[in-house]
Parts: sequence; C-alpha cells; structure tokens
Amino acid sequence: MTFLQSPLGIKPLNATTIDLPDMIDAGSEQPQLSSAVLDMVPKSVRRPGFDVTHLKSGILHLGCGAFHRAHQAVITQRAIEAEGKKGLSWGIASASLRRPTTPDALEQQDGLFTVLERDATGTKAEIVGSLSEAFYAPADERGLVERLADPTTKIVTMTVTAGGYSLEPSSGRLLADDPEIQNDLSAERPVTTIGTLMQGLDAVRKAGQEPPVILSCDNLSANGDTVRQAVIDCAALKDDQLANWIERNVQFPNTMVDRIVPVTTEDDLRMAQDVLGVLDAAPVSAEPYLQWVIEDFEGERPLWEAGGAQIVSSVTPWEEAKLRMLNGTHMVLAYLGGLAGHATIAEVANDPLMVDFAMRFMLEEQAPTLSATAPDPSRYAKLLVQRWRNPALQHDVGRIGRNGSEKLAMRILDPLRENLKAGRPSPCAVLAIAAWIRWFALEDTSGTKVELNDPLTIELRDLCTTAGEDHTKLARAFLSIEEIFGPDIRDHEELVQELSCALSDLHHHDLRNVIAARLN
Ligand code: CS2
Repeated sequence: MTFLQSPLGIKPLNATTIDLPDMIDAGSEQPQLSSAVLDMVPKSVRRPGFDVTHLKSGILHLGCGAFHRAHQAVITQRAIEAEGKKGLSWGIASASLRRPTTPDALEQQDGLFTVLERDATGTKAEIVGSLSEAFYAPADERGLVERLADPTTKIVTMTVTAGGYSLEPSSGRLLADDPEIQNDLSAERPVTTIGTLMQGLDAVRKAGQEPPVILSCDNLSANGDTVRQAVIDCAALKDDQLANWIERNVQFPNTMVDRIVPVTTEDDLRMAQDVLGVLDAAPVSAEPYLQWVIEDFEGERPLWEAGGAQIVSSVTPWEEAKLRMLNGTHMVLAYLGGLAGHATIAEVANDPLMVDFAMRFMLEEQAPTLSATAPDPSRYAKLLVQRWRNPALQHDVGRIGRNGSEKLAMRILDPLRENLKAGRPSPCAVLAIAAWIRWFALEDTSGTKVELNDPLTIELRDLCTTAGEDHTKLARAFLSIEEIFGPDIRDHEELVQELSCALSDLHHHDLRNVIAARLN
C-alpha cells in the first residue's frame, strides 16, 4: 500500500512554535539585547569576541530554528573568534523558511541571542553573534536563489529536518512527483529545499562561478550523499546537463550533528532575562553536550575545529551510531513514555523500567548493526541515558515522537531489516513500532502525553479505525505502507505476527507488564 505523500515542503528543525516576543513583559523597563547594550551584560556571560557590526555573510543557512542557533551558530562564533579579522567573512545569513517570528526578534537585537546551557548543576549563558543576517525567506527581497548564487556565499548549510527534503522515507530518494517539487522546476522562488538548491546551483552554473559547498546538518543517513542524490535527481527532471554539472562540480560533505535543543519555553525567557539583566526575545536552551563531525572538503571554510568540530575523512561510524542509538532510542522513549503518561524525555529516562528497555534496545538490537569503528556502544549508551536525564531540559515526548512516519525508516527500520537478515531477534524494535501505531489507534488519550503530529496522521488513524481490534489486520496494514516500511518488510510473516502480538498486548494488558515481559 502506498499513500500519496502529503506535500512536505520545508519544515525547520526544532522550530520555535511559540511567539516568543509576545511572552516578553511589555511593561519591563529593561532594555532589549543589542550590540549597544552588550556592556550592560554581566561579565560572567560569554559574548562574541568580535565586533558583530563588522560581520559579512559567507554562509547561507536554511532553517533558522533553535537547533541551528544552539549548534552551528555557536561553533561558528568560536571559529570567527579564532581567525580574528579574517574570520569576519564567515557570518551566517540565516533564513527562516516558515515563520517570521525569530528573524523579527533577531532583527531588533542586531542578530544577537543567548544560548542557555542548562543541566542539573546550573545554567551557563553565552551571547551568540555569528548571525550576520536573519530573515524570513518568503518576504526576502533577494530570495534564496539569488543569495545562493552570490559569489560571497561559500557554504550553504541546512537544518530543515528529515521531512524537509521531499524524500520518500523508506528509500531516501526524491519524491519526483511531489507537486511542490514539480512546481519548483520552473519557479522563480522555489519553496522546497531541494528545489531551492537546484535552482540556486543552476544560477551559479549559468554565471560560470565556483559553486558553494552544500552542507546538510540534519539527521539523515549519509545526509550529504542523500541530499546530493536528491538535488541531482531534481536537476535531471529539468535539464540533464545541469544534473551532470552538479554531479561533477558540487561537494555535499556528510556531517553528524549532535546537541539536544528543546523548544524555547517561558522559563528560558525568564532565565535569559535574569542572567543578562536585559531582555532577549529569542534565547535558546540546550544541553552542555555539543558535537559536530564534518567530512573534510575542498575550499574555504571557517576554522570550525576551533569551536570543537571534528573534521574527518568519513563520518559514517559517528552518524550511524548517533542516528540509531540516540535518535532511534529517543523515539522509543517517546512512544513508550507517552503511553506510560510521562510528559518529558527526562521523566522517561528516570523511569528504571524504561531505561532497562532502552538499554536492551540499544545494546542488543541497534549496536550489532553498527560498524566496528563506531564509538564503544556500552559507554555511548550510558552517556546517552545521562544526557536524556538532564532535568533542566523540558523535552516533550510529543515533540520527539512527531513525524514518526518520516523518521522511523533510518532510525529503527534499517537496523530492524539488518537484524531480520542476520536472524537476530528484535523484540524491542517491534514493541516500539507497536507503541507508535498505538498513538494513532488510541481514541482516548487522557492519561497519556500523546500528541499526534505527523504528515500522515489522517491516513494512519483511518487504518486503525478500519482494523478495529483485529491486530493482525492492523499490523499488515501498517507494514504495507511502502513509503515508510519499503516493499520487503510486509512479506515477513514472522514479523507480521510479532507486531500483531505486540499490538494485542498493548491493547489488552498493562503497559509496564508488557515491557517487563519483553525484558525477561
Ligand atoms: C530528536 C533530535 O527530534 C528528534 O527527533 O531525536 O532532535 C535530537 O534531540 C538531536 O538529534 C540531538 O542531537
């Protein structure tokens, strides 16, 4: 069974969904953060080690969300500082694709915002000034194509989420028939990420310029290779010569990005105000942990290693481990934790039964699918549990569980497929998939923290309604969704039965007993 894909478009990663400026106390006498008031901020707050008014844009970024600002913007700030005057050419022109809220707030603050590094020991604040511009792309006079083709743009980075690339989740290939992609083939102002990259690169080629390096910073398997293929496929729909030119001339290095960055809350706004003594309408909070592994590439780039980035010849071992151990297990914790009534990942990660289950899943099902050069699984898994337990981060299970139809394939189904082939059992993955399905099957979500947010919500709920209490029918119906599960999994009769059994258990028995039974 294949659903017609809902239009995917561009969705910013971890985008702020609340109107932050509205939460600011309008009657407050405190001034708002800007370069003019930096001297009023206490010395304990780290601030840009350069004059932000002298910054020039060398990087174009798509997806000015919280993740980008707490990750790439911080590391780029360090890189600019390390290079002195030369570094000033590495400002980031950061495009918000869906909402004007964040760029509007940043505009009033000369692009400055606070990153609050939070954990049980307290909060460390840093003012970040590496954004030379922040703009709302649909209202931008120049438009992304022109900006991409500007010779001063040396690198284009992206955080648009897995769903923002117009890919079929199971195959990772471009949805060539997607109406937005079709429209973007000739649009002056394309709306999809892939269409924008394709049109921008076409303009670069026509102008006879050197193309920028395209750097995806999203949680996708082999993100650079995957985006490269999608851009080439998109170009081939328009012009074979363009497709060949991209293939020969444009670099798409793979990257692994890691920092847990929840949506900004009112508490973060208050915290920023308390620490700075001035108002910040666009702070972000994040865990202290920060990692960026980038495949080496030719051409100019900021001195990102000065900010802790690792430049390596192959990102694969890091990327696979992160996607399968962190992101895959994050989803497991969200789906089971949501059903158990937990509101945040920290709550789930402090529930011993859930942690036992997560450890079992990571060490016995995900780790055997990782390459030998991946980080040591048991140390990595322990570190992850510690990070998830961070009590200062309000990471909603609904937030982590959203868009599961786009995220399951690379994080949970690819390893499951490998385990099936190797004859290794996958009881935890099967229960996690059943828990995800259960989110859509539940009529009554009172008592749970389940919040349905998926491009296929309507279709998936319909499948549940049609199957009713026939769990085998339900298992078959879900496993037949080719765009999520691929063409092969539905024929695996043993898996169909296992999933049916897990669905039935979740329906008839107490969740904690169901989990415990799988751990025995
Ligand atoms: C999370 C990620 O939203 C999700 O799916 O798993 O945003 C996760 O927090 C980051 O990848 C951590 O680096």
